[in-house]
Amino acid sequence: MADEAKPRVFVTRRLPAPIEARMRELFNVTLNAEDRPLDQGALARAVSETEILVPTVTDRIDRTVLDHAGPALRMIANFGNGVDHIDLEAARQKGLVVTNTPGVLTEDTADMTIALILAVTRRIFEGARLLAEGRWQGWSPTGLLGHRLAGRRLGILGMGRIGQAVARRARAFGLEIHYHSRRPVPEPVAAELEARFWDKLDAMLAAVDILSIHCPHTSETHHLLSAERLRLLPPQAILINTARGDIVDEEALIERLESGGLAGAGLDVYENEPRVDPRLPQLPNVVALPHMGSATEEARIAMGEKVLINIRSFVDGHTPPDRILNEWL
Ligand code: 8YV
Repeated sequence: MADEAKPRVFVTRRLPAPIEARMRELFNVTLNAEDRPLDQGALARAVSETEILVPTVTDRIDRTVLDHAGPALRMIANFGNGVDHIDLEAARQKGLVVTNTPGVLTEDTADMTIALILAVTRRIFEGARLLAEGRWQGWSPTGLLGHRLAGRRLGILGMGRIGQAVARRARAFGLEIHYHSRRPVPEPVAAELEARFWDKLDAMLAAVDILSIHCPHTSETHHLLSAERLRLLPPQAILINTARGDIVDEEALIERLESGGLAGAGLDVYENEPRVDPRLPQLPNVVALPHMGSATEEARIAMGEKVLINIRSFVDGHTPPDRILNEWL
């Protein structure tokens, strides 16, 4: 098929090579070989010209951008699970179909969550830095003491796919599983994980040693971990966030960490990405990573496959498998 006859697809960032190769075969595609993030003007131009936009978490698809949508724009096929960077209400009003890529980054994000729990609890980065900077004086009975994981209480906020994958791993480390979610998990899952459901988040916060966030960022979860709620966590507790930075009041978190109100944090996401408050990575009790929870070749290829499948089923006249449901709105 001649390129002009194929659906026009605009991809905002560089994707894994096999995905881009397939995109070239299937679509009249515009790729971003330089992988430079697009500003609002460039995004507005993209939606004015294309039929299908493939954005990522680094693109802010707000109402102003969507107001530039040309008559051809029909679909936003997001490369990623979270869709809080897309104004879903504006997209719905314009009759756009929005899809995401759930399920294929679950295990990798759960692995990274456990890595952060271990890194903070056992002071792994502090130890590695000591050695790398040539400051290690040798073994000592009281040097770099962390804490044992077994027997500690893990509180999971959001017990969806990723929350459950974290719980499964955490059981192997002897952690007790507590969780708060919109609804309890089915009984066999709760039994397998020996997980205790808390219908009140505030009550759970006071009862855990580790809080790990796995809910989506929506208007309801924005700053769910407010200054008041962060104060409910006991001082020995650590906070792990591999979901979205906006769920936590970052300024209040920094205050808690600096004042000793919280023992530590393992963070992969931030409120104003890519800007990270410079105080965070400097704190000795913080392990701060650059949003890499799903950064495996396997996940990124599977995410790309999902984007391809969603677009293909849509252009063939079917409901794409990962269409964002109305319940998100
Ligand atoms: C993705 C993520 O890499 O899928 C998500 O929601 O946060 C990341 O793991 C990113 O969204 C890609 O757009």
